Amino acid sequence: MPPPEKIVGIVGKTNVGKSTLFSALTMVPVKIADHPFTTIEPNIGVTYLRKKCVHVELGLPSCSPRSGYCVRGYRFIPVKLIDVAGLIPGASQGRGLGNKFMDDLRQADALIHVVDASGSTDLEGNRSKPGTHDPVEEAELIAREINEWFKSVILRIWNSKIARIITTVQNPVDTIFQNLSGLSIKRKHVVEAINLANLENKHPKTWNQSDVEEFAVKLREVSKPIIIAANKIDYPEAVDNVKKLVKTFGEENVVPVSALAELILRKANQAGIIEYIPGDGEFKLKVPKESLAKDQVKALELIEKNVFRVFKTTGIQELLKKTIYNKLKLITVYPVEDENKYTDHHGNILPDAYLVERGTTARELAYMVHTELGDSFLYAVDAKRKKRIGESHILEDDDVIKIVATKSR
Ligand SMILES: Nc1nc2c(ncn2[C@@H]2O[C@H](COP(=O)(O)OP(=O)(O)OP(=O)(O)O)[C@@H](O)[C@H]2O)c(=O)[nH]1
Ligand SMILES: [Mg+2]
Repeated sequence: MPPPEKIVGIVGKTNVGKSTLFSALTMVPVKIADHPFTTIEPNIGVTYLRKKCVHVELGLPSCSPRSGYCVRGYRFIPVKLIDVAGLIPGASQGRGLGNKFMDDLRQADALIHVVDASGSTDLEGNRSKPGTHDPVEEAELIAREINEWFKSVILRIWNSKIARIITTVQNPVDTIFQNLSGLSIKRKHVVEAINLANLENKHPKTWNQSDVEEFAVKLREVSKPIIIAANKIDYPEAVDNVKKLVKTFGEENVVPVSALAELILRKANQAGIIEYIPGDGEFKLKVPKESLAKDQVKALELIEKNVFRVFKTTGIQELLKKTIYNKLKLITVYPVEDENKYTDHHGNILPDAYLVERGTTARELAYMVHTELGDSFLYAVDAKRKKRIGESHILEDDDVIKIVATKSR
């Protein structure tokens, strides 16, 4: 039983390339069009985080993933993605499609906020010339709408449930946490949000509306961190805008991307026209150039010139990596049953790559593999170092771990 999958939501202004990004990441064909509000119902799919596979470090020729896949020493680990309808400023007051559809993102662990870095769409998502709109303004206005949505979700639950019971309970943090189930919120998020909102000395039963709102905003920050995907970097106008976005929001919060370039490359790879592994900064033509249509050649040349030469890659894997490693602070661990062969009992080599939180202990990992393994945990073996480790040993990235328990699976 692998750990609960990580869910990443894709949000942003309408017509900025959310569905293009989703499709590029999942290869699920979805509606993409150059006008506002193309997406209405959410698109759900699986993408893969690229990472050097530990089989390489262990000197093994290959591995046999149960989920995801491994190519040329790179392991691709599954992450769930949800693409929703677009926002416009004022959505929280019902403008555009409103913001109720965002409730589809309640379970998200992180949000990718797609911004049109080329400045080629106005605040309502209508097309204009690149460089005519300010992506910083867009990012700020839409971020406000995202916070308004989360505030309304928390207020709804607070007023309908929490406010009534909080007056009598022993431990208010537990009550708040339990009543926010389904929002992918951990108990520690509740504690952190209370501290960040400076409410640690004020009993929740005395919180007024603005206290609850402040708590909600901080809770969003800690439980659903946002990363900005500065999209459409294939337009030269995006170069300066990316710098402005980085200056305003910080390098750790902005990743320049071209969703369209990634989609074109992946499709061309699938069609056998080029060889391209997601995350590469180049592609190899597999057919004679003369056999391609003019448009295809032009598109590939543009990607080479405006994306690879200026930004090195399409940015899509960096976006995923920053979301998983920097925002969610996850590491990869490989549970195995045979610490010498690195296999499960069927002989599959490194069958699982779990994305777990930094700070996860050996025993916590045992619980993720199987409740019984956690309950009857004896010790674990660090298979790489051939070392016995105890239950509270904190795991490191790329650890290969065998759990020893009285009750095996
Ligand atoms: N040049 C360029 N165009 C892009 C890029 N990403 C998306 N587009 C174009 O932007 C338009 C809108 O793309 P969608 O993916 O439908 O945008 P969306 O944000 O999902 O839009 P809604 O669902 O309507 O809110 C399409 O014409 C895409 O081809 C990109 O990286 N570069
Ligand atoms: Mg869409």
